[in-house]
Amino acid sequence: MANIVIPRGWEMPESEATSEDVYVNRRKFLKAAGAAGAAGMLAGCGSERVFEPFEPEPVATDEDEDKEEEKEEEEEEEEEEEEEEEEEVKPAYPAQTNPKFSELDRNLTNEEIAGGYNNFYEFSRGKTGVLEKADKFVINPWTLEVKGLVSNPLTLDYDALHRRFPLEERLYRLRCVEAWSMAIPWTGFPMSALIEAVEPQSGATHVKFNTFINPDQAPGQFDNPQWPWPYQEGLRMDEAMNELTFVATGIYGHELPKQHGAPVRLVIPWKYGFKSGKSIVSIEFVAEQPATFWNELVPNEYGFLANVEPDVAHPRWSQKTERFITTDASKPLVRPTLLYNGYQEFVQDMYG
Ligand SMILES: Nc1nc2c(c(=O)[nH]1)N[C@H]1C(S)=C(S)[C@@H](COP(=O)(O)O)O[C@H]1N2
Ligand SMILES: [Mo]
Repeated sequence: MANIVIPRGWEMPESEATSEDVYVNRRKFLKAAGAAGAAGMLAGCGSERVFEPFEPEPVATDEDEDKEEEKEEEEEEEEEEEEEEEEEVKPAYPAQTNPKFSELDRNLTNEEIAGGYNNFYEFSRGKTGVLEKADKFVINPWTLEVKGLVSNPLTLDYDALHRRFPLEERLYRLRCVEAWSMAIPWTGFPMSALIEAVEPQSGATHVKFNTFINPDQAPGQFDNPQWPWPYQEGLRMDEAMNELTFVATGIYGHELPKQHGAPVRLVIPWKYGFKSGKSIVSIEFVAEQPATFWNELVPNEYGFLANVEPDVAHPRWSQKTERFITTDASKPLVRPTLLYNGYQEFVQDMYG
């Protein structure tokens, strides 16, 4: 079964995927990534209220009344403390929309449609199969390591991902290299905030993002061990620092569901969607351009920059127009592709 391939859009021919080179590379990757998988137990949390057994009130004396007052004061203080604690753990979602990214030239894609039409090859080659196949994927506990050529390496656990940096919402266009597109409200924080926190060293020229490896939970990895897992992507340092580059932990006003790359993914809206790696376990600052998953599989079709450019055709199809998906994935609206997906004012200076 795993050898029967129906090419879908941008998929590479199976012959390329099984070449000796790729297989050898994959072994290297697997070794390097070690136990980076996300399996584990659910974190125990939440407080239980304890009810004291009822005791009848004794008759009060003066001394008792003094004690009573003291007790009341103590109780008030405790209540205040409790209130403060409650404030600290107020829900992280929904976050405020950044006014700069609160409007688009099109309606948002319907949430159910976006959540049922996904590219996530760790789970499925078919876009409609991801939702169900990602069901058993364990996303809590999770660890995101930020490391490499930095002065302050950082490890973020599941809670820290949602709380360490102030969250904001941004409405972005999403353009897949397969020529379909959506409009999505993401929640997260700018990549630049993370970069400032870790203080990259002068030798860092690129940033590399790795997704998990866990074939037990990801049928796409189990069925296709010859692909160069983990899914790896990268950016130049200036691209990573660009104000558009976003670390998303939420979507449509709540935490990311699994099919969208929970608990943390990248969103790079002026580039084709495959640059925006999902379910990231490490972000590494490096001194050279990193290898990337799709570029390794099909180098002549998927480059490193992968900026949205209507006049640069994919070897197998034109990129002049796109199929914008709003309320029905089978009835997309045809629109002209925008240079840099409409974000030229933010990015054109980077590409002379
Ligand atoms: N780890 C991982 N990240 C990935 C992919 C993938 O297969 N694996 N697909 C990419 C592609 S091609 C696209 S278009 C977007 C789709 O994101 P969405 O399903 O949340 O809309 O995720 C990108 N990130
Ligand atoms: Mo894509």
